[in-house]
Amino acid sequence: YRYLWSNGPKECLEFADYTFEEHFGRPIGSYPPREVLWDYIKGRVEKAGVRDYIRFNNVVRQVTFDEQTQRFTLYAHDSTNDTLTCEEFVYVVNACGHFSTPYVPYFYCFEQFAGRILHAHDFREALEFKDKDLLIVGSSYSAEDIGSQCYKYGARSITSCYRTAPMGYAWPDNWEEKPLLTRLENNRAYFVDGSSKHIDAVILCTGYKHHFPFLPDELSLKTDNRLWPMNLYKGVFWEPNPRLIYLGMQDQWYSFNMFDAQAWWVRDAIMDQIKMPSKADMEADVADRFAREDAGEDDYDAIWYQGDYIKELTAETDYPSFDVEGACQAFKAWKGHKKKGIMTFRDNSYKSVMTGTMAPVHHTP
Ligand code: NA7
Repeated sequence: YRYLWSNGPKECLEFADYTFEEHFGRPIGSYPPREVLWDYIKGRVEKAGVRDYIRFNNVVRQVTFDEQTQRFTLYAHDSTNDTLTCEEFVYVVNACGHFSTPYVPYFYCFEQFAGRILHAHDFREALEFKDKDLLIVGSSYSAEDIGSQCYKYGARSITSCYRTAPMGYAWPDNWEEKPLLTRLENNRAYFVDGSSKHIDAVILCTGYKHHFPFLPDELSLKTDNRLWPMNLYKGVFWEPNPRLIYLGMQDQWYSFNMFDAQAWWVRDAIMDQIKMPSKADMEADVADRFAREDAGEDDYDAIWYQGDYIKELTAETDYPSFDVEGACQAFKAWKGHKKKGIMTFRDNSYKSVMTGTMAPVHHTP
């Protein structure tokens, strides 16, 4: 959305082989706006010279696997030429992301609400909610960031409601956290504690679905948004058929550098540089990690759990090793800064674990 700034420090997602300093030629602040992050990713792609290998404007319609030939057939629609192509592949890597197809729960009497209801995915512009009483459903990153944007751009009041637990930050006076919504009626929202409030608009910050309409059931990952999805060996290989690979399907503390580490590992396994274990060993490994994630008690356990995963992937490949422990510490500091001031945490800066450079403080608080 417009005015979107990174909600985590860039030092936690920096590519190990292409630093922010290399791209911009100087140190930059820790929380870049979306255009700056986009420029950085684009620069990395250009440096690697891989753009020419990407076929843009092609929508994958279907992927099937033939047991006899052990090959995939991939059907894609070329939107530029309006043609359908059909090709065979030995491996397929699904790296299409999982924060794009909205999960939209229904609440009683939605259809009787007089105002606008939208999902976070369709949020574009905070000014639309200036002087409005806004209800946010959900208590995760989208709720936090979209609510904060609307507050900063002049919403009259923000009410956020949670299913499991409140966000618990020290919100401004015109922001109230409530337990879950039960129903809407005209312009009133009712909550499970029996209270109600006037509401002009509802934003459902209720997360996303892993959604792969181009895959048949037997190839389709079905999972909640979690750190260790079932059926993915090393977090990437589709156990029932390891020629299908999923990149970045985990819930994410780490992002760009984790995707990199996964890609390096997958490349080496495909090229037989890494030996894959038996099916039984893969299953046992996945089940063990799934249980270990569940045994974690808090966000700090989750940060180190994912950090350890990255350490493991980089140790087994030639992805440039980096100070993952330092990045975990930066996440911890970030959480502390958010607790201290949810509206001001972006005023902080962090040290790059790649270059050792401390980010400058942003010129405008
Ligand atoms: P997340 O992080 O998947 O969070 C979804 C939120 O929506 C979470 O608080 C859920 O509550 C809540 N939710 C889901 N279903 C419901 C229903 N039916 N009723 C009420 N609340 C519900 O999605 P985000 O968009 O915030 O963040 C996406 C990613 O962006 C995030 O993972 C980061 O990697 C960055 P719960 O706590 O599960 O009860």
